[in-house]
Amino acid sequence: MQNLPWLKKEKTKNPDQHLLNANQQIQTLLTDTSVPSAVRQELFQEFSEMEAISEKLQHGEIHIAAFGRVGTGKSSLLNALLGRKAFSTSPLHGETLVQQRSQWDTASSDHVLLIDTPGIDELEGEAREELARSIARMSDIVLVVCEGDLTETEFKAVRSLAGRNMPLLLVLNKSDRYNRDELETLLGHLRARCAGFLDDENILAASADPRPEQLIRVDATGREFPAERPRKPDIGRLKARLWRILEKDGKTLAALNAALFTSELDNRIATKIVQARKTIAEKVIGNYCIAKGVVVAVNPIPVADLLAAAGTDVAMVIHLGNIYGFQLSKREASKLLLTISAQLLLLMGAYWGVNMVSAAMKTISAGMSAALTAGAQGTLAWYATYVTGRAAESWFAKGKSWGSEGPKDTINEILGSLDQDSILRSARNEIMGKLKGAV
Ligand SMILES: Nc1nc2c(ncn2[C@@H]2O[C@H](COP(=O)(O)OP(=O)(O)OP(=O)(O)O)[C@@H](O)[C@H]2O)c(=O)[nH]1
Ligand SMILES: [Mg+2]
Repeated sequence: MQNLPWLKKEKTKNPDQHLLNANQQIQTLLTDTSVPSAVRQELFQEFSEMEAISEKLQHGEIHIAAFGRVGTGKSSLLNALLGRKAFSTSPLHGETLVQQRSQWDTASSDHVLLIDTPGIDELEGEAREELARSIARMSDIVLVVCEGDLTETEFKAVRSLAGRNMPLLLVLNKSDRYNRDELETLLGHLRARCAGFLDDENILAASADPRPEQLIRVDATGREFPAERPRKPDIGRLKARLWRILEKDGKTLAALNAALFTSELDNRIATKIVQARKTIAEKVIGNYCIAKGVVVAVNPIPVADLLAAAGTDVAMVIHLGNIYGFQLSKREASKLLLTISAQLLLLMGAYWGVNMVSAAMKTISAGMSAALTAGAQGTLAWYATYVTGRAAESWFAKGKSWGSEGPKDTINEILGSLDQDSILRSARNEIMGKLKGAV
């Protein structure tokens, strides 16, 4: 199978072991208590899918999904495989509107479920991709059903599904509409278009619900009249191919697909956790900034002491540590703050007095009142706390380390990334707002 070049090696192992491993992996992720509830909520759909996959693995189920444009005969094809009309079909487009499933009693002892899906035509770009992704996640084998040459939409869907590590069969249905030569030409054309991502043996013709054969009958008097002879579905090649895949790879495929999905989800969860931590940390830093700014505004201290006062931001550092999953002692927090404030002093010493104070006081005109001076002081305290918080956050994000950059470059980078003017302005407004509110 061209999609799984390394599967041969794996197959020699016990397939049940694969299932067990995949299921354990899923259970670990489902019960991982370090995943914040906000992240769980955001990934609700994925977690539900994962529970469904876990159930599926426990019951040893294999899922085969039909996928394709509306009216290509997806439901008819699954009915033909089942040998009964489990799914409703219609010449009108858009008959199947929701996913449906039915058990296929095959010779194999596995529980094979056939999944019918709505046509992809109605969906645009990202929605179609999402349906394809979700079907790929939940299915072990995909049948893309077409009825002629592939449209651009179909071609893209086939290519993207073939990129996933599961068997994919492209089924040219309604083959009764073509004569032998036409059919061979069409199959050759499809194979040429899909060369590179689909093996020839996985592109095959079928006829799920062939139209009756049109005949001319001649009666006893020699009179000719038109007649019809019903035709049986022609799905022999498809069935044979499916059975071969199921026999050889059935259980391994289910486990493999589950394992792939789990690791993909694992990555997505990790990204979400990083995002969630950043958002929460930003809020926490903001809260400490305003608290500190107000305190300093109420009790003005010399500018030079503002940085030293950062050494009291122990609570903020411990709080940030918690967000990143670290329990910090007061001692550790103070040590970190000492490193940060020393760097801040060095880095900002040069332009702290000149740029910052003038920027903070820019709006303060003649007749400077005590309240305004206090506001400027508070604003600077706010700014120092903000930079300190961001620096500490960066240290936690790198697993309690400054990484290769070291503290100086890290803090320098933070300072460089900030729009100083707008931060000072909003800090000042917030502090003055609070002060006014308190009066
Ligand atoms: N000639 C011919 N017609 C077929 C064949 N298979 C299905 N059809 C017809 O194609 C029409 C659509 O079939 P469905 O099975 O409902 O197609 P579908 O892809 O499930 O359609 P949606 O659910 O609407 O997306 C029906 O009228 C079927 O009888 C076939 O092999 N040959
Ligand atoms: Mg249908």
